[in-house]
Amino acid sequence: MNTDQKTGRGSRALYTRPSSLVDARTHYCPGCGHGTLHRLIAEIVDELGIREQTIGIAPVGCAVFAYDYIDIDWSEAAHGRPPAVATGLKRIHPDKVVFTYQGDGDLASIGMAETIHAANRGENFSVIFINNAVYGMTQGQMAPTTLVGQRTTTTPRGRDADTEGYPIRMCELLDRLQAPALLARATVTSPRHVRRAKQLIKKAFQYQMDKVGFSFIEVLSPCPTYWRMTPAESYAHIEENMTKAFPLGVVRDIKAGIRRQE
Ligand SMILES: Cc1ncc(C[n+]2csc(CCOP(=O)(O)OP(=O)(O)O)c2C)c(N)n1
Ligand code: SF4
Repeated sequence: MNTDQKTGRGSRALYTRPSSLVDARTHYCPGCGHGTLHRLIAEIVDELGIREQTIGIAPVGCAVFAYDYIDIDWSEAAHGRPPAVATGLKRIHPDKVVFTYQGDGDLASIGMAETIHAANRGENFSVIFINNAVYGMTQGQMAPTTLVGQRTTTTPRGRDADTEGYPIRMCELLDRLQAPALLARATVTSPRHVRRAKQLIKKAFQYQMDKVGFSFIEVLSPCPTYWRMTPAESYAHIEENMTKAFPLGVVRDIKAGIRRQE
């Protein structure tokens, strides 16, 4: 119950800060998706009552300081190596809830091998993959997920598939492997999409606690700064363009019997 300072009347607050979300000013740009994702993770940690048993692996990328914002245990990993660190931590602490939090440069470029091999081994941890189609921290270079035609600092005339290849669809790529339990893609561009992203991340944590196996939740996330857009334009860009290259939805959920590729 909150008390109004002027009237002295009590009111039940419907929307409050999750207790696992640190009351800190973040370094993220206005409109960035990382802040929304941090809040969702903190809400899920509170709802599942797992604050004392959760370990996040922070990436190298804009979210390098995630450990300052979510009040759980954290480890930092070298660029692209969170799945290797998560593998070790989860194997020696099987009762902890371990997740990696990685951008597209970290996960799908330098860390591609770690990602594929952890998924292929069916490691029982969760990956939260923030796909914003650029390298944010290092000022907007092309990422493996950059759209064809998208201008970045290293593709100033737009990504050309003939010379730079096509955007890599990580969920679909991992769907070629036998072991993963849950592969899904969401976004954070509307309340409906935020709720869906939360459901999927919560399911990933729940599957891990139930020892179902490797989960991978990709979230299409705005980077207004290096897309050179306003936050509103970047949200529209995801819905109008990015979701065409990266379709939203569940690619695999072995408990629910969903396998897109069979
Ligand atoms: C071994 C190594 N190589 C390169 C870098 C430089 N570097 C830092 S962050 C980054 C890319 C970050 O992009 P992404 O993972 O997509 O995350 P974002 O910042 O967009 O959230 C790169 C290339 C580094 N820190 N270490
Ligand atoms: S550069 Fe992009 S990803 Fe990084 S904090 Fe700013 S908006 Fe977010």
